[in-house]
Amino acid sequence: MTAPVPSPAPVPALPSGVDPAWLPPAVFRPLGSRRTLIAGTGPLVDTVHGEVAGACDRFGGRVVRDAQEPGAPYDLVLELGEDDPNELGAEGFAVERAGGVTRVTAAGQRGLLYGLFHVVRLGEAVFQGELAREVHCPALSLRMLDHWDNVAVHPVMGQVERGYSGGSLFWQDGRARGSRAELERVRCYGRLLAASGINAVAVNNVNVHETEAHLLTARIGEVAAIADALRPYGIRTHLSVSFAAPVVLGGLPTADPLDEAVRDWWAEATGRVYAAIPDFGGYLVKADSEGQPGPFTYGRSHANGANVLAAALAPYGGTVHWRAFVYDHRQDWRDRSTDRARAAYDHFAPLDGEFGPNAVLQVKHGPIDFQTREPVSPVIGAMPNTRIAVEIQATQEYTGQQRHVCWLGPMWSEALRFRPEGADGPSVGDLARGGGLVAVSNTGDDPFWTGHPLAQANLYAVGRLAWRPDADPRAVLAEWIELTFVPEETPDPARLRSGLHAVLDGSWRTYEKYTAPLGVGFMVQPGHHYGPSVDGYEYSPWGTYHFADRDGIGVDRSQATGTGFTGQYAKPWAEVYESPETCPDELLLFFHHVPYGHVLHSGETVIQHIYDTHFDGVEEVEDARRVWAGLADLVDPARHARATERYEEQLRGAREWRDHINTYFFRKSGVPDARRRRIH
Ligand code: GCV
Repeated sequence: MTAPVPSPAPVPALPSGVDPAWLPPAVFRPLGSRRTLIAGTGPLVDTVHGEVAGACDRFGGRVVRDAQEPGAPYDLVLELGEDDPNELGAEGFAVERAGGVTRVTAAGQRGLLYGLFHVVRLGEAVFQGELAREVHCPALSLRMLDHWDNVAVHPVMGQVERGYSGGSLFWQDGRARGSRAELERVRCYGRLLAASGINAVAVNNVNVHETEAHLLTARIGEVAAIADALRPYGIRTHLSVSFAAPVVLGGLPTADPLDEAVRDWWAEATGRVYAAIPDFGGYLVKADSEGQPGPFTYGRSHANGANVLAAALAPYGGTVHWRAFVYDHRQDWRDRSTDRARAAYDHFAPLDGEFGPNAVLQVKHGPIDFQTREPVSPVIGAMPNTRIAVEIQATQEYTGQQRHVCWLGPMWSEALRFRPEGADGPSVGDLARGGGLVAVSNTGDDPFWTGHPLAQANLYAVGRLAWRPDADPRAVLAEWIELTFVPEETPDPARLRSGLHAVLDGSWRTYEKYTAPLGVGFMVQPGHHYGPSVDGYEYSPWGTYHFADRDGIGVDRSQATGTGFTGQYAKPWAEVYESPETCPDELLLFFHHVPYGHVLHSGETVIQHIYDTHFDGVEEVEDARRVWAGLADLVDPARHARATERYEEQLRGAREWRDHINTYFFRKSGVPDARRRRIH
């Protein structure tokens, strides 16, 4: 008897009015108009089958599963079962083309899925000429999005903490979204993420409030429903949990990680999680950070804390992601010796080698908090015996909140290519191999997914840079443009491409120009962090100061005269950052307090640089707005209208930033603008 031929898993239907992002139907035309053979079994092979079948229905091609018609001619073969599984691993694939047949082979089902999306990305090109065998494997095995989504609407932070894309895709008003349409949207989300290379999602906020805490136990079924929706696209579900769960949920008198009852509680609770979600990814923990409970309460280290959860997850292959974002958020602003930038290294570097094998230390890419410009966190290079995940922020908390265009690929790429031990040492991307790349998600239930349609590029880049941290961000952007805007379907593809590059390529630097100068950071409105307030955090307990006075500005973090933070770096960076003479201009005020007349490497004084960049930044936004307006005939009208509206706000905001910053520093320094422009 022959085994029944497996059926394709249907492609989730995009709800009406929701933007297809980088998977518009047209990108499936080359695939969908050909003959494809799919070989292999398993649920993700069914997903691949469904994708090809859906494309063929639309574009007239044919798909056959497991050679029902031996000898039939195929243009594309997608097959599971590579001879050498070690070469490709669970997620890699090989692609080649000979004799008119393109062949994608994979050893694991996820590999086949990624191979399929590779074919989609390449379009016609993958069906032309000959192609010698190429192997594609992800550099990082964990490519993750963290959702800071609350289950219940938080009185201050709302449904999504630092969310600028509407409500949560997973939760609404205290419950999991569970209608057919809502879960279909989650499936569509998983599909988009898989097509960019993401393979893990944490579904709730790292600030675990009371309602959210129960997801771990009584409400695990709600998490399981989300996991079911994401699984067909190879995405594992992770959960943020409270370190105090044994007390809050288990009724124990303590959450001390060395207490046996606490260990047992975590082991039991975790067993129940895996009973509900057999492929559960693991826990994400923010401990002893901004008011969240943690091991310090019991005089224990963060390694003690992480290891108790790691031990509970180990039998099931799960991982604990333990965040290194630990600092004193109640510091005295009068005390200039306390330096928030130092905190993560001071707490964690001494613990190197003490974390369990399935514990990952998740480190923000900069030492403070996702500012527009920060150096790379010294923790990343200082813990060779610890699995490190690098955390970036796609949600634009400090970079314009998805009202301003700010393409972050170049910023992330700079961080990932940075070499903490200098040119001969490993890059940050290399160091993240043990733990992965994790981005705070910028998505929500907004019809464009990301509020600003152009912010989709950031979401796309997370997956692509996690797959290849050394990828050229401009190439990633070009890829996103080709998929999302399908230029060959427009009357003027060259104008469309160059216009999109013009508004996006330099947008991070433009944003940097009109906001806080030279790496000093913050200067934002307290609380919501949108718009300028130069002294907004200056006399607060948050450790984010600029120390501007009539003579100068910046934070002295040198070893010679400052907080000693530069000493947390290895050479050459410890020396490069130590002196204003060698410190890169863009980080000068992060590392040094200098007079306004200090001359930068650019040849400009600090004060004149502030004036110039703020005027230039606004002009660049005016130019970008003009270029975008000129693309109206080439871009989908709804997308164009949404971004047009946001450009108005960006320009208003950029002018406001310019005038606040320039006026503030003119009044402080008394130095007039050398170019005699109007400063208020
Ligand atoms: C989820 C910053 C943000 C907080 C966020 C925190 C974190 O402080 O403003 O909203 O909390 O980072 O990364 O934990």
